[in-house]
Amino acid sequence: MVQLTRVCLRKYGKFLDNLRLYVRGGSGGMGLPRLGGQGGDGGDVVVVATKDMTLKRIKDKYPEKRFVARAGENSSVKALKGERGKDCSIMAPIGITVTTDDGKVIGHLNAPGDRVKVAKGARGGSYHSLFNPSKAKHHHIRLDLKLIADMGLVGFPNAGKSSLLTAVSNATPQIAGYAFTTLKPEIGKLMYKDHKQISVADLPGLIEGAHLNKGMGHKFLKHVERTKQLLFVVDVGGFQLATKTPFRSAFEAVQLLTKELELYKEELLSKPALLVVNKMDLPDAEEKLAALKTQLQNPEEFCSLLDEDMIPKEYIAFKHILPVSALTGFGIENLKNCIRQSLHDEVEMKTQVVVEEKLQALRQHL
Ligand SMILES: Nc1nc2c(ncn2[C@@H]2O[C@H](COP(=O)(O)OP(=O)(O)O)[C@@H](O)[C@H]2O)c(=O)[nH]1
Ligand SMILES: [Mg+2]
Repeated sequence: MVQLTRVCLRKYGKFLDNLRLYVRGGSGGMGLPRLGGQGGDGGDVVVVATKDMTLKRIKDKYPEKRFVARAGENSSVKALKGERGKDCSIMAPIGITVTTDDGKVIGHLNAPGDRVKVAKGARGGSYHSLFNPSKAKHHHIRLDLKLIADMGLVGFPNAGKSSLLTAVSNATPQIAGYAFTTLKPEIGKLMYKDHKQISVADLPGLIEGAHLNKGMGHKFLKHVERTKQLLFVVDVGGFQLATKTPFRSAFEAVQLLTKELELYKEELLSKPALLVVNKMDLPDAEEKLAALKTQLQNPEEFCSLLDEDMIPKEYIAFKHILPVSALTGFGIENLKNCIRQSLHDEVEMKTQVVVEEKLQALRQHL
């Protein structure tokens, strides 16, 4: 039976690729003038690269986005040297650039366990400071996900991703009639008449079971994370990966791709997504496209043919469904325009969110 949750369409555009945080080092402890005692230093705030972390998880767990380290202990008769305050660790994803609010790079998180100190604890009071602790530093920092391209091509082998990249950009990827031709992300630049440039990444081939690390599995999915938006590519006629595997229609391909992304990291599906229906030069393409569109409007009905574990929890609401032929060039200009518009919309939306957040912060302080 199809569950209710499956019917709703995922709202796109909520994927977080940067996050602004307030950080403050711990205050210093008081010194003890009478006995020359020294207050403990405040703790530091550090960002630590952690596996399976996402910016969204930080935001969900700490909606206030405030990170303050603990204060150092005051000096006392029992403990003349006050204890140091505990550090505050922010668990962050791998592949992050940590910057100041105005974009100056503080450090990088490239591997699990990498640490970047973002706020230093204040010194405890001592003889030199007349036993008064110094003030803790506070500021805003940004965590920016390192991106490899604006758009990422998501599709099963032979859908025509490499051909499409050639058709829209200056890239010259390998094109062949067999699977796994793309082994590392190939980045193409889309050039527009007014010199605007947009980058598109053709990613290592995704196959069913990628979330289980089959084929290029996780490598592929990791790259998907590092693009702003997704460009799903399907062959209008469907596909068959090998003679032993079942034939899949274009509609099924869309759902399988969605499921693979969902099983790896559900948040990937909150990226804006466009659907490219390729090979429109083939016979019966128009009828098949019409069928695909109908199916995408009622996905729950048509998914009943798929195995239960291949049905995504939520269906993607594509911003555009774009019929093209990488071979003849049909629809390519329109595709380029839609890509540009979609990225532009996202910037607008994000600006709007920032403005609203700032307004909300102001209201709270009134
Ligand atoms: N008829 C037709 N064939 C295409 C089209 N785009 C790609 N192909 C063919 O499909 C096969 C796979 O293309 P490729 O770009 O390597 O797919 P990828 O595996 O997704 O990168 C190649 O034989 C291409 O020539 C198209 O628009 N129409
Ligand atoms: Mg390819």
